[in-house]
Amino acid sequence: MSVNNFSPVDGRVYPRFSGIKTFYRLPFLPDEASLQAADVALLGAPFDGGTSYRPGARFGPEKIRSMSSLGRGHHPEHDVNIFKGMKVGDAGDCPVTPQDISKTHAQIKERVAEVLKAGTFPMVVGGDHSTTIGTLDALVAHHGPLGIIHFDAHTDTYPAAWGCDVHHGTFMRLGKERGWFRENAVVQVGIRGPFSTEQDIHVPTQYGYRVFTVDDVKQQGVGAVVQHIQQLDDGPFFISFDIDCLDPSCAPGTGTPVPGGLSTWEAQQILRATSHINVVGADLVEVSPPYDHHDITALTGVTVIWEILSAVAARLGK
Ligand SMILES: [Mn+2]
Repeated sequence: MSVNNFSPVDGRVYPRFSGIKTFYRLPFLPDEASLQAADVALLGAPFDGGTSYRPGARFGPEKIRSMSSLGRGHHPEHDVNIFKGMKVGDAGDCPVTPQDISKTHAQIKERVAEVLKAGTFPMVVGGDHSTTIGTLDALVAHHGPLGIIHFDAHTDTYPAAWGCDVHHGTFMRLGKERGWFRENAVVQVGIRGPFSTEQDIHVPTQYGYRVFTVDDVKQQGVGAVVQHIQQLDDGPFFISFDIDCLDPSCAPGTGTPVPGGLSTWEAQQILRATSHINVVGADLVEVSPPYDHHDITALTGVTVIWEILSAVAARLGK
């Protein structure tokens, strides 16, 4: 089957509370031919076996699909419409194994690799932040070492926990150990305390990562981060957006909330700067609907995805 019409279902014909829930009411991409026809594939990674505190991110893709009924395409600042300039579809969920983290990462890697092989941009919706390991593994195999813009309250450079080397706070350490990132092309935004040890805040800097703490953003303004992103190199970049970079007042439904975070607006301003870099894939993780209030976190996730894809469209002149 090939999909010819990549438009969302028309909300003025079928009201937004009606219909089958795909991301942004877009067509489902059921096979390789439809993946090849698309420019962007949204796909879920419904796994939370890497969480250390609150579970529930396995329900992220399902709830974000539901809330994305409210999503619309036009971005007034970039002056693009992601659903008109690009062919975007819903490729369904990656297969996952609830009891097996490494098997799940291999499954996510395989599915993302299929999207990349089709020449399509993967936008993965988690899931906890360990799912990024599978996604990045596929992207690095395809593109070589990546730059990364990593939004998070946490550095995710943490050591093993309970004897497990891999959990949802480790992908930025594993990426360093595995040579996944380009020098001078790693940016972390939204980092803040409290930390378990005095060393935690220093690890990313020792790795060569550029860290913008929440204090940096609030005191220097979003412009400092925007300017830094605009001056990054021309190589391929990944965006990993952990919703807990935001203050819990903006995103309460997440695995490990940390008060004192970015506002949604600040994150949006910074995301807009990514239209200046060559983003080849992205994910949004750690939305945990069971801990959400009135779906505010899921709706914020819908907005974050739209910002990321709008910046991609703006860069491509779509
Ligand atoms: Mn994280």
